[in-house]
Amino acid sequence: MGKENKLHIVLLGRRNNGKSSLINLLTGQEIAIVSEIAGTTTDTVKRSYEIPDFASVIFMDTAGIDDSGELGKKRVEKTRNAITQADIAIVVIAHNRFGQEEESLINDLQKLEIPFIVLHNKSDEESLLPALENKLVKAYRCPVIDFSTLSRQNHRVIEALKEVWKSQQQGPESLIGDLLSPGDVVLLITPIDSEAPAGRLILPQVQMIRDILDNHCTSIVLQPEEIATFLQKTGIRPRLAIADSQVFKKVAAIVPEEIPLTSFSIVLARHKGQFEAYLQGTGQIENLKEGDRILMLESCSHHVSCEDIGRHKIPHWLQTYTGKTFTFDFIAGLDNIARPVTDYAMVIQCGGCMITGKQLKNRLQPAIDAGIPVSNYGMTIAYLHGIFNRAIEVFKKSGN
Ligand SMILES: Nc1nc2c(ncn2[C@@H]2O[C@H](COP(=O)(O)OP(=O)(O)OP(=O)(O)O)[C@@H](O)[C@H]2O)c(=O)[nH]1
Ligand SMILES: [Mg+2]
Repeated sequence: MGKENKLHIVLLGRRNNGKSSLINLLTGQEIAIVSEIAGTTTDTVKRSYEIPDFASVIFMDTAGIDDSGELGKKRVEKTRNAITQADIAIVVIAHNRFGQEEESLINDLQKLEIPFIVLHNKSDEESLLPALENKLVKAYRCPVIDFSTLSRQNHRVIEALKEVWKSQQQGPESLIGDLLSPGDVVLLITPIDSEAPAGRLILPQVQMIRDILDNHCTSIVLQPEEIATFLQKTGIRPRLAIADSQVFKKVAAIVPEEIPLTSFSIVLARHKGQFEAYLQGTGQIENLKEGDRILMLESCSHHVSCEDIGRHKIPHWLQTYTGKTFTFDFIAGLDNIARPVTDYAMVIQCGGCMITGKQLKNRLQPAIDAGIPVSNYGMTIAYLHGIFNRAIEVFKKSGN
């Protein structure tokens, strides 16, 4: 949720569609200036309101997305900025006008994973055409309502807001909860070397610690060099050990066979929903041919250690392992993939720690649909180092 623990609801749409009128109606206060002149609202305006039986919200009224001229452009920028603060959006359209502006707006919302409803306003003047309604429902699977602020039927908007918010609220499932029982001990093995960021742990490590706490288990975080002494001195038999991919091979030799061992990236790969595809795709490394083109998808362009793994280590290891030479393309962040995906013999995705599961899924789906083998960094590394089977064993047992 956004700042101040209040639900931020942004209203978006072309000028004069009735955004400000709608906020006045929903809050029951005629505060926002409403007029028939396009471009009345020139800046993002926030208004606090308590929606009974729902939430404390902040409505964000914005300038129309179709504002023109130099000043207009600045306003549109502000509106786009407001989007980044929003938890929910209401896209206000009117007179059955739904064009490129709305499409690109919704594209932004989807990229940011902000749930939205489309409200066709001024139905008293022109009601929503079934063709457009069908098109919107089909394309976006969002609530679409035909509305008029003159009708004062607030509850229809509130219901739609509740609906999208509820569907968004199925919080993240536990990373490894299904593998643990309360009281279990989990070893988290993370090297502190020149590639570790100064003074902190990286996100997957922190997420894992939190997940272990949530499951009423104990995490012990140590470096590879300390594992042997730790196990020997304490006699503790961890339920599971999770190692950084980079030290997996080294760690696999130290952690006794009877302790299940996997890697952070494999846990995250499973959590982010393309695990089955990775399980099937990774072994296809065996079928790569000389000169094949391989796509490396990096989701966090700024993470130096991932960059080193994806840009240098994996390509090097892959070519050494197969004895073949490949062409590698690297795509950072959520940038577009320039070539048709069918040009690739394999797609290898990074851990995806900086993007959501949904984004990751969307990103890989075209390759999966085209029958191209997909894998991820951790699973590829495990495979190339001959420890793949061990790293996925614990998940097989759990039925995943
Ligand atoms: N007929 C009709 N008029 C409406 C309705 N809702 C708003 N209006 C009128 O449409 C005009 C524009 O309304 P605003 O609320 O200022 O629209 P806005 O989207 O905030 O416009 P900008 O601030 O210029 O972007 C005003 O004259 C409103 O009275 C409606 O449901 N039906
Ligand atoms: Mg306005």
